[in-house]
Amino acid sequence: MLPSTAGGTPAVVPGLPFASVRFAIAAILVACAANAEVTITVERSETKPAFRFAHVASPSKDDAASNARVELIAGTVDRGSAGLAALTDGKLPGTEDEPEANLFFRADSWGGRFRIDLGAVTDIAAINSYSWHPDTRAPQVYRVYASDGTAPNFNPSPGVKIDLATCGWREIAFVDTRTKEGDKGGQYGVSITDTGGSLGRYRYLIFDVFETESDDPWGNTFYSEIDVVKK
Ligand SMILES: [Ca+2]
Repeated sequence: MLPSTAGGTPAVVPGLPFASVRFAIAAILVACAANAEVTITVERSETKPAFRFAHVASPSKDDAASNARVELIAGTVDRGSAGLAALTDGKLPGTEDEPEANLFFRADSWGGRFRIDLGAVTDIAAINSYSWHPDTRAPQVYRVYASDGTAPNFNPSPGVKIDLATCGWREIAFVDTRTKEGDKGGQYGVSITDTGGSLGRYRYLIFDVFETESDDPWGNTFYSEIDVVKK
């Protein structure tokens, strides 16, 4: 499912022309999901202090994902990265190129899949993701799925060849913050919300994270933090 346009704002769709998104300007994407209208707000900043945005909340140390279990399902975490723990530790990189403060997947690989277990079914108001790098490892490309884990055929660790819709998962959003023109680097903040105020009641999230480019081996995004905001 590709994001559609809304309110005259162009959506970022891979392979299609897109008016360049200047940093500090929010791009609003709207993806149509069943029974809901999901809004994806994207901002890029190169200014200090880090991770301050006009429309996307700054990363939180105390959100519904702060004590979540994060587990790898597919792909290989790069040994030079901080690993999955960096996603929910509430800590942020202090510079634009700090591998040990970010999660990123192995060089020259497609990306990876991980699951966040919130520990209990939670009414989710927002899913926010943050990244920082000087170049093409700054933009974010991922699909996020959610489940309450109650479906009889629920599969908590589906491989990448399995259709998640067939084993208890629902796609929430497809995020792609890449732009055709302009600088790629900087701090990116993404906020996924719903016009109704709630994305739904879920316990588990799966992120399918993809490399932003394959022109060289260094296309896997430096993810600094993921927040899940309880309604
Ligand atoms: Ca972190």
